[in-house]
Amino acid sequence: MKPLKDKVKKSFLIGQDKAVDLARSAASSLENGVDRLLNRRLTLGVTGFSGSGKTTLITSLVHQLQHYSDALLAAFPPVLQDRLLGVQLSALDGVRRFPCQQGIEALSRGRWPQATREESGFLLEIKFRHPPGLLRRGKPGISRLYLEIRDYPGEWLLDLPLLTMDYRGWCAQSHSLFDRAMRQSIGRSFIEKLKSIDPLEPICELQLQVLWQEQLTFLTACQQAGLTMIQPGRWLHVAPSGDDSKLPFIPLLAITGCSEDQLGGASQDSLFKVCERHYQSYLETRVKPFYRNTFQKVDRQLVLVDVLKSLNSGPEAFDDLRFSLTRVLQSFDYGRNSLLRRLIQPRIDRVVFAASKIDQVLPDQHEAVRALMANLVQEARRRAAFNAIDVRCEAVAAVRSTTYVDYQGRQALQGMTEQGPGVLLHPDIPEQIPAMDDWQALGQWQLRRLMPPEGLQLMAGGRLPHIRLDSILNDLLGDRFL
Ligand SMILES: Nc1nc2c(ncn2[C@@H]2O[C@H](COP(=O)(O)OP(=O)(O)OP(=O)(O)O)[C@@H](O)[C@H]2O)c(=O)[nH]1
Ligand SMILES: [Mg+2]
Repeated sequence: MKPLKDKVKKSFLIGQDKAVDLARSAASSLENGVDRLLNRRLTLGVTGFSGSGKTTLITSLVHQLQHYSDALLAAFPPVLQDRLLGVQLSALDGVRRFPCQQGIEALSRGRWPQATREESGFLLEIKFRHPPGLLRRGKPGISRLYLEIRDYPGEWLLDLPLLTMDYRGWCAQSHSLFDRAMRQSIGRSFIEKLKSIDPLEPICELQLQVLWQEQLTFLTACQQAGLTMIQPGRWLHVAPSGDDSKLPFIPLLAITGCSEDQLGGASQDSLFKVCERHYQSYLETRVKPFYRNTFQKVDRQLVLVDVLKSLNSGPEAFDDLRFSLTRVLQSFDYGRNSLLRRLIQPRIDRVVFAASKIDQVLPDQHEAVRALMANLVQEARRRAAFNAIDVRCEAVAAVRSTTYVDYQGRQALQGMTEQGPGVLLHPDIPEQIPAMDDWQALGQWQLRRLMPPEGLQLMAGGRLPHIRLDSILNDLLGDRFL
């Protein structure tokens, strides 16, 4: 009898725990909803491909706000007007905590924060005094803004366009991408092999597994060569014998030569049908949850673009960046943030497009980099503006790693490269998408990876130099401090 009694008691307790959890989560959602309604809570979507500078920027942003009295934030009115009272970081329910402290430690040791391999996030509570003359509810004169931020591996972003494509569409897209010169020179024999496979032939699991592994090597080589449009993006960091290897798929390039009837009538164990099922399962288990958790709640978006790196990787890599940006930005729902919608389903109401790492060029070129980036995201800007969204274009360096010196009678940059201290020269940056002549001048340029400035004392709250991060803060949040 006793075991039964114990069982009943145990399930009662579990039920009780579940009820408490449910009540807690409902209360927390309600609180979030009310905060949203009162404009006190914002979800900021930091969007950018791998290496665009997301983690570094988030780390710098938190540090600047935590140590606002020493930071250079003149373009951010709450600091300029001495109205910021402090910030506090807390965890987000069910999300790994963003490794902010590790990032600060790394920068203090002259290293960059580590590349991101999993999703993380935090809630930043910003306490401030509002401008005199305004009466508000609650403690007089004092308000709070809650800012939710998540970080994730940039490669995952590349998978969002897959949500609008079926497997056949993806194969067709791969077919045209794989015919371009850079991909051909990286993996001609692999591409030829893919082209020669008959999609209707019965699957041989071993053959699919081998091709899948070859695909991983090809994707990594494409990334190393400076290409952006690499799908599935998650596979850039997948373990060859991990879970993803159980549901492999490859782009069957010969699909473009098959008729609707042929594909529709393909047997369930044909290569085409198996790959199609695995593709669908990848979307359901990997891409959709990521989109739902990370982007569906975004109110404001910062899109970071490493324009200089792509410019330095040549015309095809640059074109690839442009194509990827256009495709990924199509995934975002830019729409009006009405009062009711904000409670039920928030929408992006402000987007800031920013060229990152502009400390790699001289100040008289910053405007050109900004203009070039604005050109790159032209279609998304137009779409957002049409939907009455506030769109801004910026250029930023989250961690300024260069200073200026006179070098042979002209101004040049000076910074710590991986090979030691160096003087860095660069050509003029075109404001428009480069023409053939521009590419000739750009071809001579070797962009070298900089290290963070030496001697940062960030653990003790020291100043972290940046360029225009305060303008970005103002663009994104300024209106919430009025
Ligand atoms: N000069 C300079 N380099 C920067 C700056 N921010 C980032 N970098 C460089 O860009 C690299 C990538 O930055 P991350 O912040 O890790 O980029 P990410 O977008 O988080 O990349 P993933 O985690 O791979 O998605 C760093 O390791 C630095 O080499 C900056 O403000 N100035
Ligand atoms: Mg990162």
